[in-house]
Amino acid sequence: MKVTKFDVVKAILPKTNVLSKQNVKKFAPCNIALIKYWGKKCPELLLPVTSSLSISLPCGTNTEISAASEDEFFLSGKKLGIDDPFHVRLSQFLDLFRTPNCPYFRIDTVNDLPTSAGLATSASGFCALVLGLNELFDWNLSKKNLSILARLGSGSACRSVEKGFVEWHKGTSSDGLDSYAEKFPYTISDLQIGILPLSTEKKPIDSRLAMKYTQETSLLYQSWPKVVQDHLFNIKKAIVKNNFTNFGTILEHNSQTMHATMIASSPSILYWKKETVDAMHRVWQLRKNGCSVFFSMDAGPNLKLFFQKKDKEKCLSEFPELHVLNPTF
Ligand code: 2P0
Repeated sequence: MKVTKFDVVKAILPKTNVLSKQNVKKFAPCNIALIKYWGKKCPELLLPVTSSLSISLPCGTNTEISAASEDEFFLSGKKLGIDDPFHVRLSQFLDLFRTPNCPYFRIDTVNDLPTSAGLATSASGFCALVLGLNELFDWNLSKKNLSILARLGSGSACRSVEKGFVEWHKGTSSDGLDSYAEKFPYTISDLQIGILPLSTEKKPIDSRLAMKYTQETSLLYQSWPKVVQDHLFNIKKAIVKNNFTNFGTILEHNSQTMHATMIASSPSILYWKKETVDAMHRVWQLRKNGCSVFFSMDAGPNLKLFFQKKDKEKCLSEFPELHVLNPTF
């Protein structure tokens, strides 16, 4: 029989599940994938085809949760309508956790991201929600189990349970109880991340659908799992050796390969705008001029730049609009 999200939640939550507090507030960081998650082997449980590796940012989502007499969700103080797609998704996720003494929730979500950065907030949002529920009900779950529950909201949310580098192990079990993220406990010296906002136009397609179409229609997708396996192995080696150049080379190659794979879907999925392509050329030119900077890109038109402190001024003089963030390890 097919395992459902309810089965997974039942296996993880303590037998006695009662409300222990009236109100909690939790933070979870945004994370940027260095080795990307692109494709599911089980859409119901959000089990990925490959493992992935991310870095958490110093910014993210603050979520306040309380028991309520009806579901009420607020995003930056603004109440969401019940037809809002985010309301629907949140409500379905909360169905997994409702109890007789807490059938409804009030959720207040505030994202503390640099303005116009275009960073995805579903990962930090679902993770902060799970961290909050853990306290509201006093589940006292391990980080591993918190990561698994966050994954049921949005795959990449499982990587927001930790600071620094985080590896999501794809796992092999059909119930997904071994598909979770954990800290990869190494650092790259003086690492800086620059968020480069390039376009505020609406995305042509959301990432969940884009992933599905890539898997279904891109002939290049069959190469993707092997590419990820090699990139993951090699980037971890580069991180352990604190080798920034190898680190940057691999993350940029991984991002470009993911986009090449989705561009080869039918119809083609292209998140790049002309500003994106122009910025890629400018990064490559900076590199030619001796500035060690690399880029990565997700399901949107903006670039994330990776460089070290010594090159910060050069990057800022080429891209004055860059939001520079210091990852905390
Ligand atoms: C990642 N992305 O590894 C990749 C790279 C976007 C590009 O994970 O369907 O919101 O909820 O599991 O996690 C975005 O997809 O998708 C994503 P679901 P998710 O960060």
